[in-house]
Amino acid sequence: MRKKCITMSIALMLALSACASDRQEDVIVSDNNNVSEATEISEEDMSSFASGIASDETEEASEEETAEQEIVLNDEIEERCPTTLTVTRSDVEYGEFTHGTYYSETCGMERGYSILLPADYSEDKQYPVLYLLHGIFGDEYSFSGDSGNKIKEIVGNMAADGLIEETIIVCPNMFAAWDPDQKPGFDAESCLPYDNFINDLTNDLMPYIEENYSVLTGRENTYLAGFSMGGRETIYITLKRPELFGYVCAISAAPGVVATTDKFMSHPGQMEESEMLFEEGATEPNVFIICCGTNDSVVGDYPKSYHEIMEANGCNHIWYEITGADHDNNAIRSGLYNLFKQIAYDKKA
Ligand code: FER
Repeated sequence: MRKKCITMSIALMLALSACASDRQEDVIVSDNNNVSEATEISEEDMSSFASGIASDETEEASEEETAEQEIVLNDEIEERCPTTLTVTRSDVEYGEFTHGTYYSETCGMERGYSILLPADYSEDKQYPVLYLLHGIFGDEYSFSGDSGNKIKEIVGNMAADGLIEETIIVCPNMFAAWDPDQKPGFDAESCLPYDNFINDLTNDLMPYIEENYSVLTGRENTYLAGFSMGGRETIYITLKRPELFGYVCAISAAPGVVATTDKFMSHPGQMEESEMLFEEGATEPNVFIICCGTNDSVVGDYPKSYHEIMEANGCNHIWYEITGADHDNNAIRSGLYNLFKQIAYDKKA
Protein backbone atom coordinates (compact mmCIF):
# COMPACT_ATOMS: atom_id res chain seq x y z
CA MET A 1 0.00 0.00 0.00
CA ARG A 2 2.88 2.36 0.69
CA LYS A 3 4.71 1.87 -2.55
CA LYS A 4 2.27 3.62 -4.84
CA CYS A 5 2.54 7.34 -5.02
CA ILE A 6 -0.70 8.63 -6.39
CA THR A 7 -2.22 11.99 -5.80
CA MET A 8 -5.62 11.16 -4.43
CA SER A 9 -8.84 12.91 -3.81
CA ILE A 10 -9.29 13.92 -0.21
CA ALA A 11 -12.00 11.31 0.24
CA LEU A 12 -9.74 8.51 -0.93
CA MET A 13 -6.88 9.75 1.20
CA LEU A 14 -9.09 9.55 4.21
CA ALA A 15 -10.23 6.05 3.48
CA LEU A 16 -6.64 4.93 3.24
CA SER A 17 -5.13 6.81 6.12
CA ALA A 18 -3.43 4.72 8.74
CA CYS A 19 -5.67 5.28 11.71
CA ALA A 20 -9.42 5.27 11.49
CA SER A 21 -11.09 8.13 13.29
CA ASP A 22 -14.20 10.19 12.87
CA ARG A 23 -12.20 13.33 12.42
CA GLN A 24 -10.34 12.03 9.42
CA GLU A 25 -13.47 12.02 7.34
CA ASP A 26 -13.34 15.77 7.38
CA VAL A 27 -9.67 16.52 6.93
CA ILE A 28 -9.12 19.62 4.89
CA VAL A 29 -5.93 20.10 2.97
CA SER A 30 -5.59 23.76 2.25
CA ASP A 31 -4.02 25.08 -0.90
CA ASN A 32 -3.20 28.50 0.43
CA ASN A 33 0.23 29.78 1.44
CA ASN A 34 1.40 29.85 -2.18
CA VAL A 35 2.57 26.28 -1.93
CA SER A 36 0.74 24.60 -4.75
CA GLU A 37 1.98 21.15 -3.79
CA ALA A 38 0.07 21.49 -0.54
CA THR A 39 -2.98 19.93 -2.17
CA GLU A 40 -1.01 17.03 -3.59
CA ILE A 41 -0.52 14.50 -0.88
CA SER A 42 0.53 11.07 -1.93
CA GLU A 43 -0.90 7.93 -0.48
CA GLU A 44 2.54 7.27 0.95
CA ASP A 45 2.59 10.61 2.72
CA MET A 46 -0.93 10.23 4.04
CA SER A 47 -0.41 6.79 5.50
CA SER A 48 2.56 8.12 7.41
CA PHE A 49 0.61 10.67 9.41
CA ALA A 50 -0.89 10.21 12.84
CA SER A 51 1.07 7.15 13.98
CA GLY A 52 3.66 6.46 11.33
CA ILE A 53 4.16 4.56 8.10
CA ALA A 54 3.40 0.86 8.48
CA SER A 55 6.72 -0.92 8.72
CA ASP A 56 7.73 -3.85 6.53
CA GLU A 57 9.94 -5.21 9.25
CA THR A 58 8.64 -8.27 10.98
CA GLU A 59 9.20 -8.07 14.67
CA GLU A 60 8.86 -11.77 15.30
CA ALA A 61 11.94 -12.77 17.23
CA SER A 62 12.91 -16.40 17.34
CA GLU A 63 13.26 -17.94 20.78
CA GLU A 64 17.03 -18.12 20.39
CA GLU A 65 17.22 -14.50 19.32
CA THR A 66 15.13 -13.39 22.24
CA ALA A 67 17.07 -15.52 24.69
CA GLU A 68 20.37 -14.14 23.41
CA GLN A 69 19.42 -10.54 23.92
CA GLU A 70 20.24 -9.18 27.27
CA ILE A 71 19.40 -5.63 28.20
CA VAL A 72 22.47 -3.99 29.65
CA LEU A 73 21.37 -1.03 31.68
CA ASN A 74 23.62 1.91 30.94
CA ASP A 75 22.90 5.44 29.77
CA GLU A 76 23.84 4.76 26.15
CA ILE A 77 21.39 5.22 23.32
CA GLU A 78 20.60 2.16 21.21
CA GLU A 79 19.21 2.77 17.74
CA ARG A 80 16.81 -0.17 17.73
CA CYS A 81 14.43 -1.30 20.41
CA PRO A 82 15.53 -4.87 21.27
CA THR A 83 13.05 -7.48 20.06
CA THR A 84 13.07 -9.07 23.48
CA LEU A 85 11.06 -6.04 24.55
CA THR A 86 8.65 -5.94 21.60
CA VAL A 87 7.59 -9.60 21.67
CA THR A 88 4.50 -10.80 23.50
CA ARG A 89 5.68 -13.05 26.32
CA SER A 90 3.44 -15.74 27.74
CA ASP A 91 4.48 -14.97 31.31
CA VAL A 92 3.74 -11.24 31.19
CA GLU A 93 0.32 -9.66 31.61
CA TYR A 94 -0.02 -6.55 29.49
CA GLY A 95 -2.30 -3.60 30.09
CA GLU A 96 -5.07 -2.74 27.65
CA PHE A 97 -6.02 0.70 26.36
CA THR A 98 -9.35 2.11 27.50
CA HIS A 99 -11.00 5.39 26.59
CA GLY A 100 -12.19 8.24 28.76
CA THR A 101 -13.25 11.88 28.52
CA TYR A 102 -12.56 15.06 30.49
CA TYR A 103 -13.96 18.55 30.31
CA SER A 104 -11.50 20.98 28.76
CA GLU A 105 -11.88 24.58 29.90
CA THR A 106 -9.32 25.45 27.23
CA CYS A 107 -11.49 24.13 24.42
CA GLY A 108 -14.88 24.58 26.09
CA MET A 109 -15.89 20.99 25.41
CA GLU A 110 -15.62 17.39 26.53
CA ARG A 111 -12.54 15.74 25.01
CA GLY A 112 -11.33 12.15 24.71
CA TYR A 113 -8.15 10.34 25.73
CA SER A 114 -6.94 6.77 25.62
CA ILE A 115 -5.13 5.37 28.62
CA LEU A 116 -2.95 2.32 29.06
CA LEU A 117 -3.06 1.19 32.67
CA PRO A 118 -0.78 -1.58 33.93
CA ALA A 119 -2.55 -4.97 33.91
CA ASP A 120 -2.69 -5.08 37.69
CA TYR A 121 -3.43 -1.37 38.14
CA SER A 122 -4.47 -0.74 41.70
CA GLU A 123 -5.49 2.36 43.65
CA ASP A 124 -3.17 1.07 46.36
CA LYS A 125 -0.17 1.87 44.20
CA GLN A 126 0.90 5.05 42.44
CA TYR A 127 2.36 5.12 38.96
CA PRO A 128 4.46 7.48 36.85
CA VAL A 129 2.71 8.81 33.75
CA LEU A 130 3.82 9.24 30.15
CA TYR A 131 1.80 11.63 27.99
CA LEU A 132 2.22 10.44 24.40
CA LEU A 133 1.27 12.75 21.52
CA HIS A 134 0.15 11.54 18.07
CA GLY A 135 0.88 12.89 14.61
CA ILE A 136 -1.13 15.23 12.39
CA PHE A 137 -4.68 14.08 11.53
CA GLY A 138 -4.49 11.71 14.48
CA ASP A 139 -6.53 11.49 17.63
CA GLU A 140 -6.55 9.66 20.94
CA TYR A 141 -6.90 6.33 19.10
CA SER A 142 -3.84 6.75 16.86
CA PHE A 143 -1.43 4.82 19.07
CA SER A 144 -3.90 2.41 20.65
CA GLY A 145 -5.17 1.48 17.17
CA ASP A 146 -1.75 0.54 15.81
CA SER A 147 -0.35 -2.68 17.25
CA GLY A 148 2.90 -2.16 15.31
CA ASN A 149 4.21 0.45 17.71
CA LYS A 150 4.46 -2.23 20.46
CA ILE A 151 3.79 0.32 23.17
CA LYS A 152 1.99 -2.18 25.39
CA GLU A 153 4.77 -4.72 24.98
CA ILE A 154 7.68 -2.31 25.51
CA VAL A 155 6.27 -0.80 28.70
CA GLY A 156 4.94 -4.15 29.95
CA ASN A 157 8.16 -6.06 29.28
CA MET A 158 10.43 -3.36 30.69
CA ALA A 159 8.33 -3.28 33.87
CA ALA A 160 8.26 -7.10 34.05
CA ASP A 161 12.06 -7.12 33.72
CA GLY A 162 12.29 -4.71 36.64
CA LEU A 163 13.87 -2.02 34.47
CA ILE A 164 11.14 0.56 34.97
CA GLU A 165 8.24 0.97 37.33
CA GLU A 166 4.84 0.04 35.99
CA THR A 167 3.85 3.15 34.06
CA ILE A 168 0.58 4.68 32.88
CA ILE A 169 0.50 5.94 29.29
CA VAL A 170 -2.01 8.63 28.37
CA CYS A 171 -2.68 9.28 24.69
CA PRO A 172 -4.61 12.53 24.32
CA ASN A 173 -6.31 14.05 21.31
CA MET A 174 -3.77 16.74 20.52
CA PHE A 175 -6.06 18.79 18.27
CA ALA A 176 -7.15 21.24 20.96
CA ALA A 177 -9.68 23.20 18.91
CA TRP A 178 -12.04 25.70 20.53
CA ASP A 179 -14.43 25.38 17.58
CA PRO A 180 -15.90 21.86 17.30
CA ASP A 181 -16.14 22.28 13.53
CA GLN A 182 -12.48 23.15 13.04
CA LYS A 183 -10.45 20.53 11.20
CA PRO A 184 -6.70 19.93 10.98
CA GLY A 185 -4.87 20.66 7.74
CA PHE A 186 -1.72 21.95 6.16
CA ASP A 187 -2.13 25.64 6.72
CA ALA A 188 -1.17 27.89 9.58
CA GLU A 189 -4.69 28.39 10.91
CA SER A 190 -5.48 24.69 10.92
CA CYS A 191 -2.35 24.01 12.96
CA LEU A 192 -3.21 26.48 15.72
CA PRO A 193 -5.21 23.93 17.75
CA TYR A 194 -2.10 21.74 17.93
CA ASP A 195 -0.17 24.67 19.34
CA ASN A 196 -3.03 25.27 21.79
CA PHE A 197 -2.61 21.76 23.19
CA ILE A 198 -0.04 23.04 25.70
CA ASN A 199 -2.93 24.80 27.47
CA ASP A 200 -5.30 21.86 27.32
CA LEU A 201 -2.58 19.50 28.58
CA THR A 202 -1.34 21.59 31.48
CA ASN A 203 -4.63 23.20 32.58
CA ASP A 204 -7.15 20.45 31.90
CA LEU A 205 -5.84 16.97 31.06
CA MET A 206 -2.98 16.65 33.52
CA PRO A 207 -5.06 17.87 36.49
CA TYR A 208 -7.85 15.49 35.42
CA ILE A 209 -5.49 12.50 35.21
CA GLU A 210 -3.88 13.40 38.53
CA GLU A 211 -7.30 13.59 40.19
CA ASN A 212 -8.82 10.51 38.64
CA TYR A 213 -5.99 7.99 38.52
CA SER A 214 -3.52 6.83 41.09
CA VAL A 215 -0.50 8.65 39.70
CA LEU A 216 2.78 9.86 41.06
CA THR A 217 3.07 13.58 40.42
CA GLY A 218 6.04 15.88 39.95
CA ARG A 219 8.52 16.10 37.12
CA GLU A 220 10.50 13.01 38.13
CA ASN A 221 7.37 10.93 37.53
CA THR A 222 5.90 12.81 34.60
CA TYR A 223 7.12 12.08 31.09
CA LEU A 224 6.31 13.55 27.68
CA ALA A 225 6.83 12.05 24.23
CA GLY A 226 5.39 12.61 20.79
CA PHE A 227 5.68 11.51 17.21
CA SER A 228 5.90 13.90 14.27
CA MET A 229 3.32 16.67 14.86
CA GLY A 230 3.30 15.31 18.41
CA GLY A 231 7.10 15.55 18.41
CA ARG A 232 6.92 19.17 17.36
CA GLU A 233 4.50 19.95 20.18
CA THR A 234 6.66 17.93 22.58
CA ILE A 235 9.59 20.23 21.82
CA TYR A 236 7.43 23.33 22.11
CA ILE A 237 5.80 22.26 25.39
CA THR A 238 9.14 21.19 26.88
CA LEU A 239 10.81 24.49 26.05
CA LYS A 240 7.83 26.44 27.42
CA ARG A 241 7.17 24.31 30.52
CA PRO A 242 10.46 22.51 31.27
CA GLU A 243 9.64 22.29 34.96
CA LEU A 244 6.76 19.88 34.35
CA PHE A 245 8.49 16.94 32.67
CA GLY A 246 11.56 15.09 33.89
CA TYR A 247 11.90 12.82 30.85
CA VAL A 248 11.07 13.83 27.29
CA CYS A 249 11.41 12.36 23.81
CA ALA A 250 10.50 14.05 20.53
CA ILE A 251 10.39 11.41 17.79
CA SER A 252 10.58 12.46 14.12
CA ALA A 253 9.40 15.96 15.00
CA ALA A 254 7.48 17.87 12.32
CA PRO A 255 8.58 21.28 11.05
CA GLY A 256 7.08 24.48 12.39
CA VAL A 257 8.72 25.07 15.77
CA VAL A 258 10.62 27.78 13.86
CA ALA A 259 9.53 29.43 10.61
CA THR A 260 10.13 27.41 7.46
CA THR A 261 8.50 26.20 4.24
CA ASP A 262 8.46 22.52 3.40
CA LYS A 263 6.64 20.48 0.74
CA PHE A 264 3.36 20.74 2.66
CA MET A 265 3.06 24.36 3.76
CA SER A 266 4.64 27.55 5.04
CA HIS A 267 5.07 27.56 8.81
CA PRO A 268 5.02 30.89 10.62
CA GLY A 269 7.00 29.31 13.49
CA GLN A 270 6.08 28.92 17.14
CA MET A 271 9.23 30.74 18.24
CA GLU A 272 12.45 32.30 16.97
CA GLU A 273 15.53 30.10 16.64
CA SER A 274 17.14 32.12 19.44
CA GLU A 275 14.26 31.07 21.72
CA MET A 276 14.89 27.36 21.33
CA LEU A 277 16.49 27.02 24.73
CA PHE A 278 15.61 26.87 28.40
CA GLU A 279 15.30 30.21 30.08
CA GLU A 280 18.06 31.19 32.45
CA GLY A 281 17.60 29.38 35.75
CA ALA A 282 14.82 27.14 34.42
CA THR A 283 14.43 23.64 35.79
CA GLU A 284 15.36 21.47 32.84
CA PRO A 285 14.24 17.93 32.09
CA ASN A 286 16.72 15.32 33.26
CA VAL A 287 16.57 13.79 29.78
CA PHE A 288 15.39 15.48 26.57
CA ILE A 289 15.80 13.19 23.56
CA ILE A 290 15.34 14.28 19.96
CA CYS A 291 15.57 11.49 17.41
CA CYS A 292 14.62 10.61 13.85
CA GLY A 293 15.10 7.90 11.23
CA THR A 294 17.79 8.53 8.63
CA ASN A 295 15.24 7.75 5.88
CA ASP A 296 12.35 9.86 7.11
CA SER A 297 10.28 10.63 4.00
CA VAL A 298 7.92 13.05 5.73
CA VAL A 299 9.90 15.34 8.03
CA GLY A 300 13.35 14.80 6.48
CA ASP A 301 16.08 16.74 8.23
CA TYR A 302 13.84 18.95 10.38
CA PRO A 303 14.53 17.02 13.60
CA LYS A 304 18.26 17.32 12.91
CA SER A 305 17.82 21.05 12.35
CA TYR A 306 16.15 21.34 15.79
CA HIS A 307 19.13 19.54 17.27
CA GLU A 308 21.53 21.91 15.51
CA ILE A 309 19.66 25.02 16.62
CA MET A 310 19.47 23.79 20.20
CA GLU A 311 23.11 22.80 20.19
CA ALA A 312 24.08 26.25 18.92
CA ASN A 313 21.90 27.75 21.66
CA GLY A 314 23.54 25.62 24.35
CA CYS A 315 20.23 23.88 25.09
CA ASN A 316 20.82 20.45 26.69
CA HIS A 317 19.42 17.47 24.82
CA ILE A 318 20.36 14.08 23.41
CA TRP A 319 20.26 13.73 19.62
CA TYR A 320 20.44 10.47 17.74
CA GLU A 321 19.39 8.94 14.44
CA ILE A 322 17.87 5.55 13.74
CA THR A 323 19.75 4.17 10.76
CA GLY A 324 17.39 3.20 7.96
CA ALA A 325 14.17 4.09 9.76
CA ASP A 326 11.48 6.00 7.90
CA HIS A 327 8.64 8.03 9.44
CA ASP A 328 7.52 4.83 11.10
CA ASN A 329 7.17 2.52 14.05
CA ASN A 330 10.89 1.69 14.01
CA ALA A 331 11.47 5.28 15.04
CA ILE A 332 8.58 5.23 17.54
CA ARG A 333 9.72 2.00 19.20
CA SER A 334 13.30 3.26 19.33
CA GLY A 335 12.35 6.60 20.88
CA LEU A 336 10.10 5.03 23.50
CA TYR A 337 12.67 2.40 24.38
CA ASN A 338 15.45 4.92 24.80
CA LEU A 339 13.25 7.21 26.84
CA PHE A 340 12.37 4.36 29.22
CA LYS A 341 15.97 3.16 29.24
CA GLN A 342 17.17 6.59 30.36
CA ILE A 343 14.47 6.64 33.03
CA ALA A 344 15.49 3.13 34.14
CA TYR A 345 19.15 4.14 34.31
CA ASP A 346 18.46 7.31 36.31
CA LYS A 347 16.12 5.62 38.74
CA LYS A 348 18.55 2.79 39.33
CA ALA A 349 21.30 5.29 40.04
C1 FER B 1 4.54 19.40 7.88
C2 FER B 1 5.16 18.18 7.71
C3 FER B 1 4.79 17.08 8.50
C4 FER B 1 3.53 19.53 8.85
C5 FER B 1 3.18 18.46 9.64
C6 FER B 1 3.79 17.24 9.45
C7 FER B 1 1.89 20.92 9.84
C8 FER B 1 3.35 16.17 10.29
C9 FER B 1 3.44 14.88 9.98
C10 FER B 1 2.92 13.86 10.91
O1 FER B 1 2.38 14.22 11.97
O2 FER B 1 3.06 12.67 10.62
O3 FER B 1 4.86 20.49 7.15
O4 FER B 1 2.94 20.75 8.96
